[in-house]
Amino acid sequence: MTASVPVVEPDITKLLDHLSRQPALADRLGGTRDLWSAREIGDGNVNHVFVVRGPAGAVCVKHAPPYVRAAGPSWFLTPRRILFEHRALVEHRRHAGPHVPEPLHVDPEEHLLTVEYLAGHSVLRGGLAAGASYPHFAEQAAHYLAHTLFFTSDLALPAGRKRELTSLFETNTAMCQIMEDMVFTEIFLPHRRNRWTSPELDEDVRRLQRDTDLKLAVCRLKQRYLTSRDALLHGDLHTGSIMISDHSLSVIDQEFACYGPMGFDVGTLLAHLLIAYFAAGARGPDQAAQQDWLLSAVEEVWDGFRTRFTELWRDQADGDGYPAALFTGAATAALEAERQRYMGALFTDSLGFCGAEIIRRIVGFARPADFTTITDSAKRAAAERRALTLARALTTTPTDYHSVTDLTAAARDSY
Ligand code: SR1
Ligand code: MG
Repeated sequence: MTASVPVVEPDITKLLDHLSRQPALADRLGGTRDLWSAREIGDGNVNHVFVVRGPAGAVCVKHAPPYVRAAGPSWFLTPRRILFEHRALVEHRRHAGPHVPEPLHVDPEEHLLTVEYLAGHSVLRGGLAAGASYPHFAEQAAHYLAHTLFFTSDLALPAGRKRELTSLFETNTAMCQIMEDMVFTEIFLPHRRNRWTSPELDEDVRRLQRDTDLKLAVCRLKQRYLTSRDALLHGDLHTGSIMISDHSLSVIDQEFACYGPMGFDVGTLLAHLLIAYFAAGARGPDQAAQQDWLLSAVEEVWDGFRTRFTELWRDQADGDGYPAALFTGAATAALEAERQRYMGALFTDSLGFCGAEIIRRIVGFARPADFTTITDSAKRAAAERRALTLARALTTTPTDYHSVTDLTAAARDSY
C-alpha cells in the first residue's frame, strides 16, 4: 500500500479553537481559551485522544485521522468512523447510562468527538497489568452488556424501530471489515500484518494455519458476524475500551459499533479477561490472587449478564420478538424454557467468539499490551501457548462447556 494521505499531526491550537467555538464546551472548561491546556492521552490503535483542562473542568476530545493511528497514512481509514461512534454512544447511553460517557459534541467536518472527561478512571487493561482487581467490575460489566444488548434487540424494540436503528449502523463498513479481516481471516494466511512471538510460536502458528477444523469453526463465527442483526454491539469490547475506578465503570471507543451477534461483545470481553489471566501467570506466582480474581470475574460477568438479561426479558419485553400474547396461561412455562435455551445458545456463541478473539490477539496485528509487555519471550510464549490451546478448544468445541465454571476450570487446568 502506498501513502495516499498526509500525516495529520494532532494540532492543539486547532483543537482549542474548535472548543472555543462551542459555547457549551467552553463553559464546561471555564475561563478563557488561553487558560486551557490539552494533552494527548490515547494509546489505542485507531484514533488520537486528548484531555483538555480549563479552570472549571475538563473534557475528552477524540480525533479520527483519515488512517489507522498505529499504522500511519499508508493505511487509509475513513474518518467518518467518528459519526458511528457518536451514534452508538447516544444509543447505548440511553440504556446503560451509568456505564457510557456523555457525548457532548460531534463535528462531522473536523472528525472530532467531545465526551465527558472521566475523572479518577483509568484504562482497565493498564490496571490489570499493574496487578489490580476491582470489586464492582463484574456486576457493572454485566449490567452494561445486558442493557445495551437487550434494549437494542427485537426482544425490546418494535420491528420498525429495530430496522431503523439497524440501518443507521449498516454502513460502518470499513470498521466491520477490519474485524472481518483481522479476527476471522488474516491470521490463517501468510498475511503481512501478522506477528507473533517468534521463533518460539512459529510451529504453533504453522499448525494453526493448517488446522481445517479451526478454520471451519472460525468461518462459521464469521458468518454469524456478517449476517446476524441481534443487537447493537460495541464491536470491540476489550479491556482497553473500559475505563474504571473503584466505584465506576465506563465503556469507551464505540467506533466499531454495528448490529451483530450478541456473543461477539460477550465473548470479546471474556477473551480479554482470560488474556489478562494468562499474562498474569507469566508475571510470576505472586499474581495468583489476581488470577483467581480474574476467573471469578469471568464467572460473575457471565452469570450477572445471564441473570439480568433474563430478568429484562421477563419484565420489559415490549419488542416484536416472542410476542407475550402468544404465551399466556400454561404456555408461560414454555416461554421460560425458551429463555433458558436462548441463553444457552448465546453462551455457546460467546465461547466461540471468545476463542477466536484470543487467537487473533496472539497471531495478528493488534497484539495486546498484556502479552507484549512480558519481556521474557520464553515466558510470553508459554503464556500465549496456554491461551491458544484453550482458545482452540473454545472455538472448535464450544458445546463441551456446559456452564461458565467449565470454562474457568479449563483455564485453571491449563497449568
Ligand atoms: C486497525 S485496528 C486494529 C485493532 O485494534 C482495535 O482495538 C480493534 O480490535 C482492531 O481489530
Ligand atoms: Mg479502540
